[in-house]
Amino acid sequence: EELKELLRVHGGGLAGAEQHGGGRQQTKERFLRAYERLKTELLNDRAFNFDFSEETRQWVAKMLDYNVPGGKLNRGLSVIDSYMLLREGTEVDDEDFYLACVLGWCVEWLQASALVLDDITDNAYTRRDNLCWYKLPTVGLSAINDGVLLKCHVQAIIKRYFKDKFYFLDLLELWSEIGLQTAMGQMLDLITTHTGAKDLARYRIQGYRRIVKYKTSYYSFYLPVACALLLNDAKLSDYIELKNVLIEMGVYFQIQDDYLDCFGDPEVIGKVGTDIEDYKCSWLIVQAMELANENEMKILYENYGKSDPQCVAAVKNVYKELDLQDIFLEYESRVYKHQVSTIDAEADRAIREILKIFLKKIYRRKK
Ligand code: DMA
Ligand code: MG
Ligand code: MG
Ligand code: MG
Repeated sequence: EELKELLRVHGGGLAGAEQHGGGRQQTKERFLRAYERLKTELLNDRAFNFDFSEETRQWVAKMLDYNVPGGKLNRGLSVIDSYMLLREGTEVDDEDFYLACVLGWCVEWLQASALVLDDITDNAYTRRDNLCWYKLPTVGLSAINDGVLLKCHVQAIIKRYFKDKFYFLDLLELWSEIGLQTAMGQMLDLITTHTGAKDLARYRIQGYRRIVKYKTSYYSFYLPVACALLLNDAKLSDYIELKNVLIEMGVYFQIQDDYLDCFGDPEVIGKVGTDIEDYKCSWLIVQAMELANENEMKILYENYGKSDPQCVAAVKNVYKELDLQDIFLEYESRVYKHQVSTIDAEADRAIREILKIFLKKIYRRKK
């Protein structure tokens, strides 16, 4: 109840962004129209300089439609929401709005690239209520190249739209830095899995935090806001504190992802979890390693990282015995309160609103 009240009081931020966009739904529709335009341009424009046959064009169109637009679009829309809040009080013309949409889609494109590849390395089966792209019989491991292609598209789109802006170099630097951090995060995630397979006790919270900061926080939370700041002519070096708050929120977001992997409803999250089977350094196993007694520890060692459904069930059973569901809820409340007070201490009103919208979108999310 207390938290509901907090949420009510601090949830007011969204209204501000909506006034400018003319309503949530309308913002989303405009954003989706921008996708169609970007796709058409990528496939047809001479500026992108590719000699397509009709057949290749259709293949790329299919690959894009399958992988780019079908998610929650939170990251992409965050660029627009953040930009609108930064511009509060000034008229945002169609051109400016469209440029925010373009960078929003670049974030979604990068996400698509990361997910296509992540599903291969994680041996996943479903994504966004569909089979993973690489699981389609006509795709298979050519999905690796599609993942690379999606990331190349980002560079091409940025060059096409921002080449003449004075912040072009900053934008390129931002995107290459975030690309590097995300790939390093994914690498840490993957090599950590090997060390865990040797000994689960090596899964500790410090290592966990490092992985998720790099693999998730930078591109999901910092990148959208940094894009909005650059669009608004800001200097990123003036916003280090903001960056830190967003990174923390990203860690919270990935902890939710780990929780939902095990305890979420696959119908709702649109994917079937694989963290236990994959030996992942998930937040849940890190907690379990701290709390388990000798017997539970033995069960974890014997069953974690195996694809046999009975082994998975045994691990989940230990998680339940350890009350990890309640521990997660407590963690969420704690982190929420902490974030709210950090946000309230922010001097800049627009920045406070941006952070509140983010927090509101993810707090107690079920998907
Ligand atoms: C996601 O980690 C990170 C990136 C960069 C895609 P994850 O494997 O837990 O994501 P998901 O649960 O969506 O497969
Ligand atoms: Mg992964
Ligand atoms: Mg994954
Ligand atoms: Mg996950």
